[in-house]
Amino acid sequence: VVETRMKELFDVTLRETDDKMTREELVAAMQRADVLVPTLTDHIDANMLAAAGNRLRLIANFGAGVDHIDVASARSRNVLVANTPGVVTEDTADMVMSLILAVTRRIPEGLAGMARGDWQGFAPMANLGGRIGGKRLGIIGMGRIGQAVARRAAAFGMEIHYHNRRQLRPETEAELKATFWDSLDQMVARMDVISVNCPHTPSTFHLLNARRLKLMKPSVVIVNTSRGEVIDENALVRALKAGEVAGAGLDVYEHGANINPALRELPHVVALPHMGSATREGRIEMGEKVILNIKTFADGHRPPDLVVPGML
Ligand code: 8YV
Repeated sequence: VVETRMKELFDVTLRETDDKMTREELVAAMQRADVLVPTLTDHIDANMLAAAGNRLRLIANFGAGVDHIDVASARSRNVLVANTPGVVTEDTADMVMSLILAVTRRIPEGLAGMARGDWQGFAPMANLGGRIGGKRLGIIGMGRIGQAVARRAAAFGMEIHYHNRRQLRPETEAELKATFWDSLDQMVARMDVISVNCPHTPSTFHLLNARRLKLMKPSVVIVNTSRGEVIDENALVRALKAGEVAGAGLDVYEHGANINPALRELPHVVALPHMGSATREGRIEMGEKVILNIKTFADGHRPPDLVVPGML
């Protein structure tokens, strides 16, 4: 759908396969195009932008997160960067709830037992998980996705807490019944479940490090659908093995697909292959946003989803 519409509007060169493009292939594409549409696996740094020459005018990212693009360097070369916020919000928030429930209610362990043929019938004390109703959820990053998570979790009876660069307006806080914590240390020490929903920036890199993991209750469950770099993955594995963290639901990893093997094996970890926004509907909406950004720019206006350095 999106490709057809793009081809109707623009002179499009599609990448040949779904494979990751090399640096050289990306630079070659940037040299030949006015607009580049990367995904999160296409890392675009200052050297590549310098090598791209002067033709490229817009990077219309297919996705909300732009941590794989050197936005400041693009800006200094007069290359605009746009993204696709909003359309990934609800699907990602649904995935946060799926991960919270999968870990706390031990769904993968139940499925694995069924697949092995272990089940002998109901037993009152078998497969006991934890109830999320009445528990405290700490949301790190209260942007659109964090707020969508808060709405869902409140409907499940969770108590909502959050840490953010800025405190929300009082009306929004009241609507979400959310309690603001200026101190991330103090918040994480008191939560039953923690959901990472902030972007990856230099100031959020390893926000959940060994020291903060130690502050948490040993019963805590950590969910990350944002970017792997926000959590020190090795420290998380150590904390899970040491029983300092009870469980984790992960959709993203510090080194992309090169995940710490323990995360595939530990019993209270649910590891998904970055599918938080992966709905058919969402992908079409993301494509439509990309098209709107390019079309608006081609018509001589500012793309609606322009990313400015330091914004995310
Ligand atoms: C996308 C994402 O699948 O929007 C984002 O930031 O992480 C995902 O929803 C990805 O960005 C595609 O490039």
